[in-house]
Amino acid sequence: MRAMIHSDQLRGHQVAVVGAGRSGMAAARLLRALGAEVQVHDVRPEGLAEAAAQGFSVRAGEHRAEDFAPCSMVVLSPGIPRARIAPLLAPGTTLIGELELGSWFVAEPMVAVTGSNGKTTTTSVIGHVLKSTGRRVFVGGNIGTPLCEYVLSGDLADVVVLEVSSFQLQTVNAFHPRVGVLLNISPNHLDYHADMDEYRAAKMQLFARMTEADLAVLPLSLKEDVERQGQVRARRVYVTAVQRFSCPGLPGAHNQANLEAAFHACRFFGVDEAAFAAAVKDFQGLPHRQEVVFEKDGVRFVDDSKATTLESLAAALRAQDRPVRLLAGGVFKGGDPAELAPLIREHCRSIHLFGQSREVFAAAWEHLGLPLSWHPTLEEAVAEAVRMAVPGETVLLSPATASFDLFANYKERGAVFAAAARRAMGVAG
Ligand code: UMA
Ligand code: ADP
Repeated sequence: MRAMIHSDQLRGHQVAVVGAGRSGMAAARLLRALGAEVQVHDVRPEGLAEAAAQGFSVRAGEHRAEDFAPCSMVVLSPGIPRARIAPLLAPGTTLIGELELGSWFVAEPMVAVTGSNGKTTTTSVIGHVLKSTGRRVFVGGNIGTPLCEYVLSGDLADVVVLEVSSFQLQTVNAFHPRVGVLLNISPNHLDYHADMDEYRAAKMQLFARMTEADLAVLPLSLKEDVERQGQVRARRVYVTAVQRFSCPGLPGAHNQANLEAAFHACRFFGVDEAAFAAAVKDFQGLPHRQEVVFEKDGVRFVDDSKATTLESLAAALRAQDRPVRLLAGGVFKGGDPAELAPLIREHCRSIHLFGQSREVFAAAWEHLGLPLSWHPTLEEAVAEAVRMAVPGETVLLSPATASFDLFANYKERGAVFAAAARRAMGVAG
């Protein structure tokens, strides 16, 4: 256990953890280690089985003010909007998220990466380079392992590298990374945030407590705004896509921008350009991000299931060197698909929509003069794309949506795509 954690720190305090997912359970365990009386709340009774098995007191059903009345602190899971819970709390109740709680016990330097697109890729590159140049590194946050789990593990890294989401940044008040990376901001999660202003404000929380001794890495496109507003006190470096590092596993201009951002984060810890270039050259791209699944009879199949925004679909189209049969559709998170019309016209031969949001995409793209079909399932959309594809083309799954209409998550969506493509092409799985 870390020296900073004592079992009497929160003794006598009642604390509610809202949401019994991965992040809520990690927070609950840390709070218990700090001596708090912890109650875990979840709207879904079945979501509480693990919490009950771990000996926590649990509360199922809709969140109600009276359940929070005895609490001095409430720890909110990232998937639950702050605005849903804040009005239920008595004045003076502390409302934080799991990231904030964990950060109170981390003295080692933190790098935090946020943005609408490219967080996981950039976080992974930073972790990979720092590790392969000899540092002990913890990589976690929104990417998978919650910060509270790291704190509880007792491990001590030289650098803590975190992917952080706009959800998590809505519930911080002391979180202070030494390096903050904001990759880009485009419409995303507008099904969760009230509007773009709230989304942008959450992202800018990353820099709120950073000082001149810290480093902020930002996109060049935001330079004018950031400098005019004067909100970021940290030393600032602005990045854009340049051809500086070779990394075949990360193709496309968007990845050049990700690599630039990763380089500046690593340089803060003493990694020079040559060392970064050597470490990054063999980095393998991540699954479900423009991943070539297979090619048969001249038709290539690319799984970009993690493309959950319009901007990530645009990045995928720009990166294609062959005509595309596009598969898109699912739970739309905001933005204007009509803005992609020129890119669709330039790269696509046909569009095959599936699942939800047919009305959003069809309305924006049906006038482009391309064959456009809609299918209830991804499997049927794949079959139609395969029927139309000719040698030299790419069938691209880059849905520009969240996957929850038809799938548990983007990984399942990618796996269903690959299986359907193999079936349609007679390739053994
Ligand atoms: N719940 C309630 N009340 C509500 C709504 C939900 O009790 O009003 C309950 C649900 O029934 C469920 C629990 O809350 O049992 C789910 O909590 P959660 O959605 O916050 O999910 P966790 O399992 O704790 O996972 C979270 C992140 N999830 C979200 O941000 C939605 C994970 O990111 C992250 O990996 C994990 O913490 C560890 O840090 C996922 C994600 O999709 C991968 N992130 C978004 C993205 O990348 O775009 C931001
Ligand atoms: P995130 O964690 O922010 O969702 P990922 O690295 O998982 O980001 O990539 C998600 C999707 O966004 C993939 O389709 C990927 O090809 C695309 N992408 C990655 N980096 C960028 C970027 N800088 N700009 C636009 N799209 C990007």
